[in-house]
Order: sequence, then C-alpha cells, then structure tokens
Amino acid sequence: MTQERITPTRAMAGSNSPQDGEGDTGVVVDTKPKTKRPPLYKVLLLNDDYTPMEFVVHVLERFFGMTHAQAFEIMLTVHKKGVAVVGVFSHEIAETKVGQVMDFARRHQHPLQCTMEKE
Ligand code: TYC
Repeated sequence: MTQERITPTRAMAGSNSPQDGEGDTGVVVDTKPKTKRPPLYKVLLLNDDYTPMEFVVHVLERFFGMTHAQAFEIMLTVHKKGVAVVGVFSHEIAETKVGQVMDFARRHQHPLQCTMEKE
C-alpha cells in the first residue's frame, strides 16, 4: 500500500521507561489515521454487432472528453477485443457516465452497453 501512515509506537518516557523496572507498560500514543482514499471504478464499453462505429466515436468524444483520434482508437479496441476501459472515476461520476451513455444509446435505439466495476 502506498498511502502514508503513522506507525504505532510505545511511549518510552517517564514512568513507562524500562529503567523503572516495572515491566512493559508502554502506551500507544498515536494511531493509524482512519482516512481512506475512495474506491475508483472503471467504466467499460462493450462491443455489439449493430451500433455504428461513428456513434461509438461520438459517445467517447461527448461523454469522455476524447479527441476524435483517441475516440476512434478506443472504439476500434472495443470492436476487436470486445471490451475496453474508457475511464476511471469515483463511484458517483462513473454511475453518471454509465447512465448518460445508456440513455443516449437507448434514445438512438442502439444496443450499446456501458458498465462499471470496482478497480
Ligand atoms: N462492432 C460494431 C460494428 O461493427 C462497432 C462497435 C464498436 C460497437 C464499439 C460497439 O462499443 C462498441 N458496427
């Protein structure tokens, strides 16, 4: 894990010092910070036999901020491999993107599928 944390340590001063001969009565004086980075979610685009390539390119430009060249490349990856990650987001943003793509595809009567999964 790369997240920085404070390692628990024993208090080694005053009446807790080993020199006192009173045994190991160390006290934990600091604890692991309980803040965690929020989980990230991959947004996946799935291939199908019917959605036009240009429609998929447009979706990637419109909802994922890709240039035409980037969008075309990712579209071709999905077409050839069946699936590709089109972005990584917080849960809320990923849900919004999936909803936007699914709604846009439905309104245009294309069977394009977009899903999310925890990274
Ligand atoms: N396979 C589609 C076709 O040949 C194109 C396509 C690409 C569809 C990517 C969906 O996510 C997709 N028209």
